[in-house]
Amino acid sequence: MAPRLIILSNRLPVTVRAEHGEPVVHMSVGGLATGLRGPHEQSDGLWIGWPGDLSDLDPAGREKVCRRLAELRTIPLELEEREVEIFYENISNAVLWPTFHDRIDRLPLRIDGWEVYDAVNARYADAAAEAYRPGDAIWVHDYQLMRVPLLLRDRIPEARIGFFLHIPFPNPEIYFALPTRDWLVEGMMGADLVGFHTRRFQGHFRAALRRLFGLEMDAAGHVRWRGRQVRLGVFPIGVDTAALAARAGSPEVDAVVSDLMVPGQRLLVGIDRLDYSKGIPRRFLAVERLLATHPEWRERIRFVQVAVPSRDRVLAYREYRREVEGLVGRINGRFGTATWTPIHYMHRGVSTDVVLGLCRAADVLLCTPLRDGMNLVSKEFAASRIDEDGVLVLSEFAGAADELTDALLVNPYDIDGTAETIHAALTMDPAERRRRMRALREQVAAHDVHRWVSTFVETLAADA
Ligand code: ADQ
Repeated sequence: MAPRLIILSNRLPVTVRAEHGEPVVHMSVGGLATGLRGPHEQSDGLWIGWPGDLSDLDPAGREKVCRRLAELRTIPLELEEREVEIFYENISNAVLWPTFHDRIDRLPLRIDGWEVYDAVNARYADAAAEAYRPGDAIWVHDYQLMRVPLLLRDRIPEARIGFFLHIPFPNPEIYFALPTRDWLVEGMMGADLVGFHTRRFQGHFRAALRRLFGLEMDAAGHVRWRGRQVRLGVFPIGVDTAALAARAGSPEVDAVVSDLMVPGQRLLVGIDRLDYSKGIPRRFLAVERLLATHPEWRERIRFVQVAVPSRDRVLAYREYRREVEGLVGRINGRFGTATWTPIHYMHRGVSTDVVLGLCRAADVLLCTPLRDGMNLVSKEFAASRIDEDGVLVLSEFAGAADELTDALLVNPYDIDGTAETIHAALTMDPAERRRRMRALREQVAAHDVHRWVSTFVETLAADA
């Protein structure tokens, strides 16, 4: 029998919502939650994480939620207000996130709170150690839990522990700005297997290991670390390609597509979390540039950008939101007419059907992050294009660019170049569009999220 899998992630893949005055627990869809659902269920596994703020629930509601979470075999780890503020907002989102996305200019002048980050990581490790049974495999996810592998190793020396970093690992020249640079690497090296999306991020981590500890990786991907072997691997995450393609052909998504079609107009689409790593302002400037240098597109294109609110308790995110909204207003003011608005901006999350409908209706999808671990939207786009049409414009700084080589790759800092690439996408010969889209679809079908999960879990087990 496959070993039982214990998953640790900052958030549980659930949302708790009030419906008719009663709290109801929903499993999240998409990304990690979907990919891990199979192994979670088949291995009789457990998932440990923060369920979000449950403090508003009365005792009966809380009991109902906890019962439901237990049925889903999730273990809620409740965080106090102060822990959320320091561990999640200050350290994870305001220090680690910008540094790992090359934005050390965004670091606060004083960085405080590592001891709270460590203490919260220790609580995750405690919860996993308590649930652990001999033979279990433990899979720790992402930058909020970088100390957990080491803390778990202290508690269960013989455990099989995997760690996967969903965001980039930066070049050491940038990473070394962190005062805790060796402490964080030590945390990750508590694992038996440390996974990255791309060879480049793995290479940055190897360079950090070399410079901090004088250690080299061997040809098989192993590093000798304090009496153990740690394997460094490359595991590019995928999407649930077959399920997305099936849903993309549903009548519900057909309805979204027909609502979006405007005769005589081509559709550009952007779908992101409202995060400064996603490059939304420069994307708007590229569209502005396109309208300035190719006036033939005025009144003939429409750019729909949906940006789901994200981390809006962090000041930098509120400022970023204002910048994005200011740009939309300025560009629409410059080019809009009484009957035409170039940029349609929605600051909200939309349903999977709408994401798929936008992807299917798009002539061109613009995925232009300044830095991204992978970028799932670009893969969802390819999965949704059952008509084998549509052009992907993709940043060369997204992890996905290593695999999706049939996209039109752009440097998102080069606004003129991006504008010209959008023009090329809009004027591309249909046969060429189809050739590229077919190649993209083959790639995302062959490397879907199920393959990502099984490859990681099998590698973790194989090295035992
Ligand atoms: P994210 O930074 O969240 O993920 P991404 O990989 O693009 O970025 O995933 C975003 C997900 O949210 C997609 O499934 C997308 O459809 C959905 N989404 C985005 N905007 C939305 C909106 N407005 N409404 C509804 N849904 C929306 C992190 C890393 C990435 C890495 C993933 C997985 O930053 O680099 O690819 O983890 O490892």
